Amino acid sequence: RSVALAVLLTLVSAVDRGNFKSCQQSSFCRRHRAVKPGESPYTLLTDTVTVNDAGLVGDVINENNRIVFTLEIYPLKDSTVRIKINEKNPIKPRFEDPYALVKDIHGESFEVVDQSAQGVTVKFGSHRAVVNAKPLKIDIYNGNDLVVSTNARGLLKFEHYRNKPGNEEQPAEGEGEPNALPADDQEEDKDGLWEESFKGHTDTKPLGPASVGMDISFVNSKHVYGIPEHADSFSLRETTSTDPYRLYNLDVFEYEVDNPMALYGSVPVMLSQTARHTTAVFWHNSAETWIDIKKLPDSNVVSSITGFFSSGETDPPQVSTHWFSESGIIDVFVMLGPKPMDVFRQYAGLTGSQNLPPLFSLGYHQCRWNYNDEEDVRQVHENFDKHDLPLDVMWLDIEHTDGKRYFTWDHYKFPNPLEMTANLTARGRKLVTIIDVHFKRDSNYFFYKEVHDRDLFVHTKDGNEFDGWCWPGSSSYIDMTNPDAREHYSDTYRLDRYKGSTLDTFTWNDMNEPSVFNGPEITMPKDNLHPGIGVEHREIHNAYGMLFHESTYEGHMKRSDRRLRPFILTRAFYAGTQRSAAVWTGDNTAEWSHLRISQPMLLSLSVTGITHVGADVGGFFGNPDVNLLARWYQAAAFQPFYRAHAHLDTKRREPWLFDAETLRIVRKSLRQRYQHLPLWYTLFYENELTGKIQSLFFSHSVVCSSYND
Ligand code: NBV
Repeated sequence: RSVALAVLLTLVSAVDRGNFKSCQQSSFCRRHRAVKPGESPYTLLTDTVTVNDAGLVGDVINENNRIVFTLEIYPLKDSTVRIKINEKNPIKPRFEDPYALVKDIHGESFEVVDQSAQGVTVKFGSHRAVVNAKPLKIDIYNGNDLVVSTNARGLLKFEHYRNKPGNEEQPAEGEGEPNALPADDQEEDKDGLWEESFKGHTDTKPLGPASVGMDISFVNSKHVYGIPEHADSFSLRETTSTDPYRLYNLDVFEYEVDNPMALYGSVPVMLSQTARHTTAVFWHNSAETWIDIKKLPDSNVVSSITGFFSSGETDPPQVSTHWFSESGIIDVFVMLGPKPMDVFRQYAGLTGSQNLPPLFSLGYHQCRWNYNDEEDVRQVHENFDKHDLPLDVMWLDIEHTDGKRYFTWDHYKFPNPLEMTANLTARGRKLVTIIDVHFKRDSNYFFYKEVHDRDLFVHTKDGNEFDGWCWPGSSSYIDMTNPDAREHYSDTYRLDRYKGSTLDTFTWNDMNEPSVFNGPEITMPKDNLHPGIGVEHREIHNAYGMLFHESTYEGHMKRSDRRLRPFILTRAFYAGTQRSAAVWTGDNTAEWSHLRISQPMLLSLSVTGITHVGADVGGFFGNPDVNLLARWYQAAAFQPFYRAHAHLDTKRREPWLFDAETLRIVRKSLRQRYQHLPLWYTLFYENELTGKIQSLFFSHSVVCSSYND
C-alpha cells in the first residue's frame, strides 16, 4: 500500500502535462518535424541578386509551388551577420518583431567576392557568407573555418499566407496575387491548417498556416547551450527521442526537471562552443517556437545531406538544430565570436545588456506568499537584526492588495504602508510589492476603469475587451503594444497615483506570460487581438511579458524624474528582458533535484544575456528539510539574485525557526554574500558596459568548493 501511496503522491505533485501541447498536438510542429532531410526545394535565383549599401538581396523560389521569397543578407559590425527570408508578395504584410532589438544596429562594410550561377560570396572583415544557389544553403565562415551552415539539411519550410480554399469571401488585403493552395501542401497533414483545438479551446486561425522553419548547423561542434527557459541541463540534449525544446511563455504549475517543456520565458538564442570558436545564433521571432537538436554524424545520417565541402570529403561532426515558429519571418543573426566574451558582447550589441542593478538588489531578499500584515513584516525584519542576519529587501505578495487589485492595499492588514516602509528604510531596507498583469474587471477599481474607458485592454478576435480568469476573478489584460497603454500604466507608478508607495518601493511583475487560468494552455488565446499594433496575440506572445516589465521600468524612471535606477523582477521574459529586469525561475519545488537544476537554468539565462537571475531559495512548493534549506542558502549565495520565497501553504521557514547549526550556516552564507557584494557590483557594472558575464563563471566554481562547509 505504501508503494501505491508513494506513486500517488508523485503523481499529485507532478506537472499536469495534459494542460500543455505536445508537438503532436501542435499542427505546425508536426508539419515541420515531418520535413525530411534531403535536397531543399528552395533555390536562389542568382540573376535577381542585387547589392546595396547594407547588404545583398535576391529572390528565392520554392520549386514545388513557385512561391517567391526575398532573401536578405546583412553583414553587421562586430563579426555578426543577419539573414532574413520573407515572402516577396504576401497577401498581407508579415509580422516582424519590433521589440527585441536595440535601435542602433550598425552595418559593416563588405565586398561581393564571387557571383555566378552557382551562388554568391560576401566577405566582411575576415568572415564570409557563402550562398549556394541550388539548393539554397548559406555557409558562414570565420576565417577559413566553416562555423554555421543554414539549410544544409534542407529543412527550410516557409508557409506563405494564402486565401482559405473554398472561401471566396476571404479578402485579399494589400498587394500580391491571391495564392491557390500550393502543390507541396497537397500531400501534407492538413489537420489544423485553418483551425486548431486543444482541450476545448479553438484557435480560429483566420490567417491560416504561416509558420517558418529552417535548420542551422553548428559545424565541428558537439555542444550547444542557451534557449531558456527549460528545466534542463546546461549542455542541451538531443531531441531525437523527445519533443523538441519549446519556447512559448507558459505558467507551468509544478514543473518537472530534466525535460524540454516550455516554461515562463523564451530567449531564442543558442551558443555553440568548439576548441576554436564560440558562435551563437539569435532566431529573432516572438511567436511560439520549437527547436530540435541532433548531433551528427550518427548511425542515421542521411546520405543525401548536402556536403559542406567539395565532393569526396565527409561532413564534419556538427550539432544540427532545427528551428520553427508559428508565424512571422525568418530572421537569424549569426554571431561569430570567436571567444565566449566576444559572443556576449555581440549579442549585447543586438539586444542590449543587463541594466546595472541597484546595489541593494544584490543583497539578500526575504519573500513569502504572504507576509500577513504590517506586524508580521515588522517582526520578520526585526528578527533579521536580532539574529545578526543581513537583509536588504522585504517582499509583499498578492495578499497585500485590496482583493488582488494591484496598486492598492488591503486596508485592514496594511493600513499604513508609508509607516511600514519608513520602518524598513530606517534600517536601510527596501520594499518590493507585486503587480500582476491581470486587472480585476470592477468599475470601482480605479485602474481598471481608466484603462477600460480608454479602451486600452487586449481584445478578443471579435473586438470585445478580453475577459480572462485569474487571481482576482474576471480580469482584463492591458495591451502593451499600445503606446498609450504603456504610458497610462507607467504613469501609475507616480507616487501620487500609487498611493502608499515611495521611491523605496520596487516592483515584482508576476503572471505576465500572460497566465490566464481558463485560457488554452493556461494562457491567452492566440487569436486575441492587440489593437495597439493591430496583430493577433500569436505574433507577440513571447514578447508580451517583456512589454509589461519594460513599462514598469519606465514607470520607475518617471516617478524619480529619471534619477534612480529601477529594480524590477519578472517571471516572463524574452530577448531584451535584460535591459530592464531581473528574472527568477518561477515556481520550483523544495526538492534536491530543483536545487540541482537551478544552476543550469541560471547559466542558460546568463549566456543569453539575462544575468540578474535567481531561483526561489528553499523551493517554492513544499517544505524543505533543514539540510536542503541550508544547502540552498549556500549555493544561492553565489547566484546573482538571492531571494528566499515560499508558497502560501508551506510552513514558515525564516532562518531562526530552525536549529542553531542551520541558523549558523544560513548566517554564514548571507555574510559570504555580503562580503562579495563589491565584486558582484563591479561585475554587473562590467556586464552592463560590455555584456561580459564573468560573474557566472565565478559563481559556478565557488559553488562547487563551498559545498564542503
Ligand atoms: O502571487 C502568488 C504566486 C507567487 O508567490 C509565485 O512566486 C509566482 O510564481 N504566483 C506565482 C501565483 C500562484 C502560484 C501557484
